Amino acid sequence: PRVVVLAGGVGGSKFTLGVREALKRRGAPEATVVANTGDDLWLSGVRLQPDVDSLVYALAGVNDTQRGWGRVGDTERVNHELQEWGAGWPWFTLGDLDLGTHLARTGWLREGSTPAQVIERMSQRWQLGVRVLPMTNAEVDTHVVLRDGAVLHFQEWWTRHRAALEPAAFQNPGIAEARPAPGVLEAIAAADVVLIAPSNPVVSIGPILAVPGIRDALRSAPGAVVGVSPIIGGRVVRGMADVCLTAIGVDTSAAAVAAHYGARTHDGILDAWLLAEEDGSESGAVSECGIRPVVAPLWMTDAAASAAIVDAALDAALDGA
Ligand code: GDP
Ligand code: FO1
Ligand code: CA
Repeated sequence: PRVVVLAGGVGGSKFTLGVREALKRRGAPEATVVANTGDDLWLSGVRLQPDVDSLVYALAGVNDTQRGWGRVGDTERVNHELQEWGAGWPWFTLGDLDLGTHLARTGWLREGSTPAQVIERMSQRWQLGVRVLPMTNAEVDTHVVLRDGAVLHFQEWWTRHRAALEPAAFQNPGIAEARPAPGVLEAIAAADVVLIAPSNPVVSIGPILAVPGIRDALRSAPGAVVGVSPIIGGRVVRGMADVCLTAIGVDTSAAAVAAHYGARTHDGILDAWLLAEEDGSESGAVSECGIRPVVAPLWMTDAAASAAIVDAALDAALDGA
């Protein structure tokens, strides 16, 4: 099947490794991954694309799986020097190898390439086995609005304050004028299956769906749209999705996230939803939303486990509802 995946960083890349493996076994064409770019930022004169880099590094096998971001075995000589200058953010580490990526990207952007063209260029270095597209070429960095009205970049809210400041809202300034990157709408329209990775529904999948045209493309897609729950046993596996969900009035449960995405039959984007075995009792609530529940093991412990999740999602999509 032709597969499109909407994905964020860590959850998105663990899932995408499974997509690559499952499709390879089926002899299917390479998947297209639409990556969240809401996490992006300018820092010390370079452009960072954390979720894109998580995907590219993981697919290339050069990611730091322990830390969850950056390059395995990276060093911090340049970062130390930046700290001495008082440049950048003292709580934010730019690894030496990672900086090589940011310098290359920033140089190409300055020479006139779009972010999509930069990712294409970076994809030529490694055999990624999937096509990675940014959700948009526009800069639509996620901002967090606090209760007192203060506004922080998402990266400051997360890496400096560890999501401890209560958010009132998440915004992506400029997103109403953003266009999907070339190929995104076409890939969705040509897909047999669209998979929503078990990524953060608010700050990873949320910005992708907020790019004008993408939600409509999903709603009218000829293929099935199947989501995978990032919530297992009523908890986030890692990260701050619970804080984000609370801020937008959604419970941290698999059924509540499914209801938040909604059924395609009722103005939403999902045909089917994979819930963890731990959340099997929420199947009824998912059905009531008009979404087909599929209970499966959802722990992405390795690529084989992720591939099994992808197989369950593809079976749900291709067997028809
Ligand atoms: P980020 O951009 O690095 O925050 O990563 P994503 O947005 O792509 O994914 C974050 C989400 O992945 C979190 O909400 C986690 O709950 C979820 N997640 C991480 N590991 C697993 C797993 O093994 N299984 C499932 N179902 N979700 C996971
Ligand atoms: N996360 C941290 O918690 N601390 C860091 O110093 C940090 C640096 C960093 C550099 C490049 C990059 O691509 C990601 C980095 N991250 C860091 C991860 C990132 O802040 C977030 O976890 C993601 O954006 C959430 O998806
Ligand atoms: Ca992210």
